[in-house]
Amino acid sequence: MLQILQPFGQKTGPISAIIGLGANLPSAAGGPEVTLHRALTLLKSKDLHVETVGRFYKTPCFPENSGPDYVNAVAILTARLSAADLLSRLHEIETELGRERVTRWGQRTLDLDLLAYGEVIRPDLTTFRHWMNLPLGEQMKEAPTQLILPHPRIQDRAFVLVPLAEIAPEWRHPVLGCTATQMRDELDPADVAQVKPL
Ligand code: PH2
Ligand code: MG
Ligand code: MG
Repeated sequence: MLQILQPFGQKTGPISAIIGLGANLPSAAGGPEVTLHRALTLLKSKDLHVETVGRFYKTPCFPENSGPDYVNAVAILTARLSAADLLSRLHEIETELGRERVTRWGQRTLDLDLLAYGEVIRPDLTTFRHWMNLPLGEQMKEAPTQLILPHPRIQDRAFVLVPLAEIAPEWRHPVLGCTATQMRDELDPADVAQVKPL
């Protein structure tokens, strides 16, 4: 059984985490598809197992017409790392593959997002809800400076939910209580149709 709670920050058993991978510019490793494969290889370590990798998808850049199409994928990990350490690991790999963290929603050689870490809600439910409910116009201007879990945009994005529903259809959002499949089916079918396997 995977342990979900980490009372008092003590060392606990492994946690199941979900990450989203995306790229829409070539990196030092190669094109987006090659970069994503390289990132998955770099992730593997003693304390981080890559359990499941979904298919890679070609997805239109969000917001519309803001850049080249992305390659997106989702992976399920088993982590013997805290959420903060896992996030640092993701940032290290982004840096290694050439990502400069400058513009929000800009084009990128690699984006690794921590979508969920067990059923953890961080930093607290009220703050999570603030970010989840932030109107799109505000999302463009305001970005959280702390780690928010689960990722506050999971329920909005076809490029996350289509790959996620494929590998973890029954995964339940810890706040919304809906499964990945249910969330995908709530999206505009036109957006879902544009997320196509590579
Ligand atoms: N990531 C973004 C901004 N826009 N669009 C697509 N299709 N896929 C992404 O992963 C993506 C995006 C910022 O993280
Ligand atoms: Mg992202
Ligand atoms: Mg990111």
